[in-house]
Amino acid sequence: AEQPTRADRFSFGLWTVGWRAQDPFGEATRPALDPVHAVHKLAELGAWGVTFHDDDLVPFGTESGERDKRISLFKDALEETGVTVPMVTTNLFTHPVFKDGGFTSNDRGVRRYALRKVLRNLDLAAELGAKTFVLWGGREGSETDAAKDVRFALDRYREALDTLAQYSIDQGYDIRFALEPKPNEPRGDILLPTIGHALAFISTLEHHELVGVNPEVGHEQMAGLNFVHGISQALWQGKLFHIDLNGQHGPRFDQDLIFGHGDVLSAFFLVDLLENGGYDGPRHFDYKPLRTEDMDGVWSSAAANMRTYLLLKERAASFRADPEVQEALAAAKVAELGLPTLSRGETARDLLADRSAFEDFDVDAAGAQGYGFVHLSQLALEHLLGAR
Ligand code: 3MF
Ligand code: MG
Ligand code: MG
Ligand code: MG
Repeated sequence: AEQPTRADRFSFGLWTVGWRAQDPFGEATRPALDPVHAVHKLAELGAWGVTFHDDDLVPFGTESGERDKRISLFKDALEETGVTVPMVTTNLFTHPVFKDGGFTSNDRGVRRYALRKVLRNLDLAAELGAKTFVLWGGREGSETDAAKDVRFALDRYREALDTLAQYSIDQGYDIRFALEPKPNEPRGDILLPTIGHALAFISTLEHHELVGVNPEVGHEQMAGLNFVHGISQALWQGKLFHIDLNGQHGPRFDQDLIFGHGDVLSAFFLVDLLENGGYDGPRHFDYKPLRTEDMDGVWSSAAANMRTYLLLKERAASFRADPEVQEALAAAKVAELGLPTLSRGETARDLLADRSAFEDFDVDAAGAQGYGFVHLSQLALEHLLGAR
């Protein structure tokens, strides 16, 4: 059961296994990875999909003949292995031209260039059959509030999204867009820093139905937020188009650890939610193999992501199947929250007339009851630890 298959829909970014481990204080510790080799290795390990930023597949500035060649070699690898491209994303953060952002740079010429770059990449995404186009605005932000008019920036962000969505519709593409929130890094403050900010922004878009979110575990945890709650709300609003799974130890730099190697209890509840909450998209890993690892370590870390997910899935199923858990869930009234507070057709006036709801309601008894949440939580932990 811990052996991944295509049916598990695990996918990896080329930039994950391909990360050469350069950081602000140190040089790369690993050689460059050929995308074609990456596709073959991922297929061998049981992955179903591969994703990439435009510049992961074809380095920035490559002339178009060479670009075509690289894309065609990549397509051959996909065909040979049966690996799919469920998602494509864009790099509007590495080149110095984007140092003040892409869609929201103060410089209008940079904004027009950014849009052109993304439109070209969107054509490639459609050509490869991708269903989701992710936008992570790592440079859309600022370090000083003197330098960025955030209201103008949001106007320009919306203009970019409206333009991309309209183009996609006009071209007849079957693609949806997913915004990836992150609170900071590399900018001091990034626009649309959390799932909640992104959802609120999306509701203002012209083609809001085509735009959802691609939340990343570590990004919400960097903001000190509960990822499971964020994912729950995204699902509830029908906006969980894609997900970046990884691990993080609370608010600090973006660690991109292997899934489960950060807050494992949260990972357990996340898998339980994804498996039972109506999400049928890719299980996409956006992690970085530790800088200490050689290429063997890279591939074993890729396998570790999938194995951890499957182990957590198995643990979540055993939690759900345990009669004692069922009893504890009932005692905790977890399902009772699904009952509407008012009866069918009941109005506020009817409620006012219901003495049992207020005048005769025993607030002391209700206040004295125990919910048994600790017992339930301990049962979850014991299933996670394999003690039950
Ligand atoms: C940065 C990220 C990005 C995005 C990617 C789309 C470099 O913290 O998470 O990866 O995930 O642009 O998935
Ligand atoms: Mg991250
Ligand atoms: Mg990510
Ligand atoms: Mg990331």
